[in-house]
Amino acid sequence: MTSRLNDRSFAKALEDEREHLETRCRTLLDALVGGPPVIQEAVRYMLLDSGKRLRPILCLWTHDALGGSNRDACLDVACALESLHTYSLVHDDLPCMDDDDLRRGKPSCHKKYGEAIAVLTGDALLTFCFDILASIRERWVVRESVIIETTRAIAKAAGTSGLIGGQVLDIMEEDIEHTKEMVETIHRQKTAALIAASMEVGAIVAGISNKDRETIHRAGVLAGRAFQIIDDVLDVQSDEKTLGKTPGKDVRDGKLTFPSIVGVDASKKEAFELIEKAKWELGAWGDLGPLVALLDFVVARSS
Ligand code: GRG
Repeated sequence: MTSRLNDRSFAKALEDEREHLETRCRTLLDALVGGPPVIQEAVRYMLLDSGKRLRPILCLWTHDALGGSNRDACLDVACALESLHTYSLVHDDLPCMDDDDLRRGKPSCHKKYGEAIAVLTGDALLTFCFDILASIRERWVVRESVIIETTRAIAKAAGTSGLIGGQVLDIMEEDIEHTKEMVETIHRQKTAALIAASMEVGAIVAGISNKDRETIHRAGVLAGRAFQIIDDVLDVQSDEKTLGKTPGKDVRDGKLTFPSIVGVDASKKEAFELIEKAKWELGAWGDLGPLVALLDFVVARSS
C-alpha cells in the first residue's frame, strides 16, 4: 500500500492536526490543572508547543480512517495520550534514569525546575491523562463502555508489561542478555505498547468490532517497533539540533539497541519491513487517507 498524499499536503495535514491538539490541550489544561503556579508552569512547559505529536495523531487518523464520527471525544483522548507520553519523557530524562539535559530542543524538566518538581511534573502529566479520560462524558456524548475500554487500553500500555516494564529492562542493561530477542522485547514494551494503544483507542472511539480492534493493535505494534528502531538509528546518525535531544547517548551508556546488535543498515531494512507489514494488516480497510502517509513518516522521519 502506498501513500497517496504528496509531501506538501501531508505536511499541511500534520501541521493542522498539531494545531488542533495544541488548542485542545490548552483548553483542557485550563479546565483541569490548578494548584501552585510552579507545577502549572512546568506541566505547560513540557506539554505545549513541542513534540512530533505522533501518538495523538495516530489515534485521530485511525479514528478518521475507520469512519469514526466522534472527533471531539477523540481529540480529548489524543490529548490524554500525549500527556501520558510526555510524563514518560520527563521521568526518562531524570538523573536516576537516562539523565538527559535536553528534551524537545530545550532544557529537560529537571534542568529547568529541579529534580523534585520534575518528578511531580511527570506525576501531574500522568494524572492529567486519566483526569481527561474520566471527565470526557462531561464534555461530549460518548458511550461509557468506550471510555472504560479506552482507559483500560491506555493503562495497560503504560503499566508494568508496557512502558514501565520496558523502562525497567532498559535500565538493567548490564543484567540482561544482549540479543535481538531481548531488544525486541524492550521495544515492544517501552515504545510499541503505547503506539499500538494510540491506534487502538482511536479505533475504539470510532466504534470498531473486537476482531478489527485486534488487527489495529497488531498494526500498531509493528509501527511502534519500526518507530523505536529508527529512534535507535537516529541516536547514532543524527545531531543535537535535528533531534532536540542528546545524540550518541545509547552507545555511551552501553544501551542495548537494534543497531548495536545488527548494525545500522540492517536496522533500517527491518524498520521499513515492519512498516510494510503494518500497512498490510490495514489492507482490508482500503483507502486510509493520511494514516498511510503517517506510517511512512514513522520510518522516513529525521527527528
Ligand atoms: C515511572 C519513574 C518512572 C519512569 C517511567 C515510562 C518511562 C519512565 C519511560 C518510558 C520509556 C521511554 C521514554 C521510551 C522511549 C520512547 C520514545 C522513543 C520516546 C520519544 O518519542 P518521540 O520521538 O518524542 O515521539 P516527541 O518529543 O516527538 O514526542
